[in-house]
Amino acid sequence: ADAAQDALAQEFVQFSVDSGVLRFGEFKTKAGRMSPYFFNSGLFDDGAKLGRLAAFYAKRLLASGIEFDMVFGPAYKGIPLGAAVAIELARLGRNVPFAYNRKEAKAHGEGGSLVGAPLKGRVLIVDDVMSAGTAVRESIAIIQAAGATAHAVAIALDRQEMATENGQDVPHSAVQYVRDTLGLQVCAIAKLADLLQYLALHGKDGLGAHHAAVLAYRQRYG
Ligand code: OMP
Repeated sequence: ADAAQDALAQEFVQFSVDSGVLRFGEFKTKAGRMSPYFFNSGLFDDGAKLGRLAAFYAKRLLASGIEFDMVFGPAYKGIPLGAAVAIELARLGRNVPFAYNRKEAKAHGEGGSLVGAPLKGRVLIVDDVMSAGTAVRESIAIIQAAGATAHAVAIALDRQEMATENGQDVPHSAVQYVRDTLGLQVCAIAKLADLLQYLALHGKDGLGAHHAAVLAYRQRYG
């Protein structure tokens, strides 16, 4: 499947490079891995870019056939993403409830860390990146604690990396773990394989120089 070119994914990688969201160099990931690339969704930083990003998510989601009853955007970065996707889905005729959480511990009251529609039914988590799968597990815990079902996760980029458990690398991918063990459906606009393909296709533009480093990273952590 990796060999066939995914046009939407290629278009998305180009958009991410053009927006400065996808950068090459040396970065440390949350799981403590030294990565030759980083995807900073916070740099989709104007209305047009957020709108275009939301259109990519919605297109992938609707094509995936994944069913869901509402959208949840996890704090912080998932909040604008979830909101933008909910707006785009409504624009496409698929209006669903939207909720997000606060990160700060609530000082008083009950359910104070959740904002928006009540969490119920099959919840779609909208987040930016999956690496080792820690962020998505936190979202699942929040949804389950509210008595709803974490049903699916939509991400912009699947880094196709090994999951971690208690800080240790484990021999299955984070997405595999989320799908097979946690039972959620996963939908990504693009994945590391698409990024590698993009770098191979853009060798002449200077970006091809990063191909070897990204490939080595995939061999180490993929
Ligand atoms: P996991 O929780 O390990 O799946 O990593 C996902 C989170 O890492 C994202 O929600 C981001 O906070 C952050 N991240 C990025 O935003 N972009 C990347 O390219 C890599 C990471 C990361 O630290 O792994």
